[in-house]
Amino acid sequence: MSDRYPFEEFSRERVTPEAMVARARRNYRLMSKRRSVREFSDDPVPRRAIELAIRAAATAPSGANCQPWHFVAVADPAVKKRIREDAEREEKLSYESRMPPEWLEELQPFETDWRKPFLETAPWLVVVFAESYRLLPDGSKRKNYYVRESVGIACGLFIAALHRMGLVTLTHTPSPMGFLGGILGRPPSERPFILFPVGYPAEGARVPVLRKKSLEEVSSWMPVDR
Ligand code: IYR
Repeated sequence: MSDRYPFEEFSRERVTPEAMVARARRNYRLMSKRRSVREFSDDPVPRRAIELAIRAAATAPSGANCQPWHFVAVADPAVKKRIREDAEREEKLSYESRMPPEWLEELQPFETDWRKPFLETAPWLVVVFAESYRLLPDGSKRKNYYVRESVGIACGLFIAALHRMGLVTLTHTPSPMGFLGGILGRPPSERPFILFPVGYPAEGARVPVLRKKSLEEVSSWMPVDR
């Protein structure tokens, strides 16, 4: 049986409705400028900046506060090279024989293929692992709760933090990506979740012209006019 946490009073100053809407607009304006970028500059990014983005991500809510995430930040060129080689090997197989035609067709406009040069160019690769269970001191396994939801939220905060810092990333999930646990020496309790190359965009980097769904498309309101 576990003890209860001590509780403390939660108090925050209220924001007026006007200030709230103004803040909401500024935040939306900022977030709407975020883009996934596939072409990176190799200019260095300070480790301190990556540390702070990870700290922001690790404030995420998680099931029973399990915090079932682990971030591996890689700047070592030899490790990046191994990751690129393995990712490209898997992706080549996927693009050439594992992905169904409809999927390839959907990806065509994005000009993606199995080549992943950004895995070596970007100054940092941040690999997020999801911890399915913890090992208790007696060696038994304790399941974590809502692992995908929790780690997904942490990744969202991480992406937002990078964007605010003026950096770019790509939500990359080489498939399958089991090789990452081996290269990065993670325990069997952890599964690779998302690999984020992080850096400045390359000079002249291009992004597809995308349309985001409108508010009407992504939301419903009850009652309709409130
Ligand atoms: N994982 C592959 C394929 C891929 C899948 C989706 I869905 C994308 O939006 C982009 C790529 C790759 O990284 O190329």
